[in-house]
Amino acid sequence: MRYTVTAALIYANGPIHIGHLAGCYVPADIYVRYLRAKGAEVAFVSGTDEHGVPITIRAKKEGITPQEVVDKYYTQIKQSFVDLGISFDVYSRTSLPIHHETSQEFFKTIYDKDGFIEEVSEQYYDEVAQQFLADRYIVGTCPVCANPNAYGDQCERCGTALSPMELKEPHSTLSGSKPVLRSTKNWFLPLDKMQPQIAEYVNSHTEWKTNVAGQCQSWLKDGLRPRAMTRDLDWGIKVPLPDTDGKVLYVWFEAPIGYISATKDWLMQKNGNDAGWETWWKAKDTKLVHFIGKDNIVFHCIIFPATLMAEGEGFILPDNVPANEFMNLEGDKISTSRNWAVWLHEYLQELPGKQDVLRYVLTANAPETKDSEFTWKDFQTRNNSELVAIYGNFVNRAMVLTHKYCDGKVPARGELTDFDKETLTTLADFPAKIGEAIENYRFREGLSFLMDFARLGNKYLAETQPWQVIKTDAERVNTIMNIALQIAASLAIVSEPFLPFTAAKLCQQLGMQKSITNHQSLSHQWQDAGNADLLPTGAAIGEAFLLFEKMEDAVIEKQIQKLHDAKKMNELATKSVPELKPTVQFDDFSKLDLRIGTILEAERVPKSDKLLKFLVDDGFEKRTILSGIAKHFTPEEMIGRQVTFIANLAPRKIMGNESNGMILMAEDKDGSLSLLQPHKEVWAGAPIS
Ligand code: B3M
Ligand code: ZN
Repeated sequence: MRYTVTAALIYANGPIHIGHLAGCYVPADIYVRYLRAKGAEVAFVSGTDEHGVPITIRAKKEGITPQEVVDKYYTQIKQSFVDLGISFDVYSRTSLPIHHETSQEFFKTIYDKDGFIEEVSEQYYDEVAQQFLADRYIVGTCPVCANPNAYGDQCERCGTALSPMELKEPHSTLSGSKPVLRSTKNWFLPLDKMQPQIAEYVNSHTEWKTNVAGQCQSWLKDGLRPRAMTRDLDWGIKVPLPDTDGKVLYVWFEAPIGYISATKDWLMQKNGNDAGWETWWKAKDTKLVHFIGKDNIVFHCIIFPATLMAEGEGFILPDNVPANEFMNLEGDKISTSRNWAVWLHEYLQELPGKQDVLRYVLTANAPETKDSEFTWKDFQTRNNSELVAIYGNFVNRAMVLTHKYCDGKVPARGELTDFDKETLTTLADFPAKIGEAIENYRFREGLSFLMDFARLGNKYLAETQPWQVIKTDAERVNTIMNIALQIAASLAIVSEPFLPFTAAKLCQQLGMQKSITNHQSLSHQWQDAGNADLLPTGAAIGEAFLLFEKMEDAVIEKQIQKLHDAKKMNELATKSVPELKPTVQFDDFSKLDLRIGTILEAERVPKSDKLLKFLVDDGFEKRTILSGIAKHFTPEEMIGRQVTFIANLAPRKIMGNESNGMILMAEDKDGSLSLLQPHKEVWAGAPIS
């Protein structure tokens, strides 16, 4: 069997976070690594989506050009995927000429077949910014869930795909102004007319996940409507027709075609030309699988298949679209704009060598059927009580005991007990169980079987107790260690899709010839797992070293603190200065007597944690002023300072003390206070006017 496996072409407008990984990239990589280990022919393609409004919005925000945005994030994203061991065959980008050509050809083919409806329609236009407002250039209230910040293409809260016309109270994200309607020509894919074909295709896939099938059915039930495949924008792929200046292909028309261009790019890099790309896209025995997050379901299950049908040149259609739901973070929705995320590039830098821990935790909590949750505490627990205590512990015991009792070589098996036989049967059954889960996109289940497999090893050693038996029966210990090592060897093979770095280390420790991280040269195939003679008798094993390390509280607390800091920064960023008070007349202002005074003495007011009591030289005498600033300043740091105060405020009694005036402060965004001091020392009592 041949597989074309794709992972979403993420917008190159920001770094990758754990939500993207859990939703799409980690499961895709597990699936592909498994297929390769089974000996299947696979093309694993992905890349960045470099067009569309999200890119231009980001450019505006960062004050750089759209090209600079995509260059910056393409490089960063690509590298962080490599570092996490996501084993793409190609990581391409939609700005490549090959993609511009491929998607323009697609458009032309459909156009030449009269596959589009050409229509002049009214679209929202921003008169201030002088531009049409497609997709995310326009926001308004979602007609479905009343989210006030729904985009013109989609509501991120409820997932509904929208068009700008459906938004209530629309406004431009460019200028904030209320848009007007202007007519313009666009090309529409007649999804309404194509509905029977599309329904037949969708309905033929009864095996699709419930969350995926559910979204498709709800679209079909509502009735498909024609959808514009062009936009009036300047950033994107030019519409390949005469007199279409200022018009580009709709990003959701061309981005999925990017999977095809990426395949060509891969072949070109490998062979110098793209010959044979059709095998991956047109051969009937190729299975096309798209890994995506739930917000991309309709585009992959309805709009892209419709595009492929309209093109009509024998493309295969997606066989499965195992989309995941969303992963939340510490009780809140992950959000790039609110900086509420664990960023992959930062994780890799701050927790070096811990790629597999992240892969493990994201898979164990994968949002396969419903939204799930990542917390740093859970991350720590899963590392310490699962990876270290179960997996790492078993392997370490097997290694250390073999060095201790068997001279570091795989000992021969002697006569088997019933328990040995039972263990070997379970060993033989595990790989198929894990494989079946992966083939059915149940990666969480596959991973839990993998851990059960490691538990089998632990249980075997705990029950056979070689450290006791060695006192009386060295032969028996040989049998025990042989079986323990065979379990470890199979564990290495079936771990590879999930934990490739660990699998490579385990292979190295067990002396299993080639490393298996390099997916091009697998030394073992999935079929080898479960075999009780994987490690030949007499073969030397390598040095024992720990596969996982205990994660200390301090490491976790630092990460939690970082999130809280981000949240705080966010709140501050959205805070605005208070409204201005109503105008006062000059006469009213001049009634206030503002002066500079010098603080002579300062002390806390007993029983109050807020108040400081000052003795202030006002040029005439020493007056007492109370001020509620004890949380911001110590008495010591106030002594000798010059401050601004209101000199003619009527005396007030505060906690038994009379205060004669008021010291003025500026309140900063974060609530901290700042003294108003003259920029050079002045005489005490200096009037302010
Ligand atoms: N760029 C949406 C996203 O980044 C979109 C995916 C395209 S897949 C062909 O989430
Ligand atoms: Zn909504």
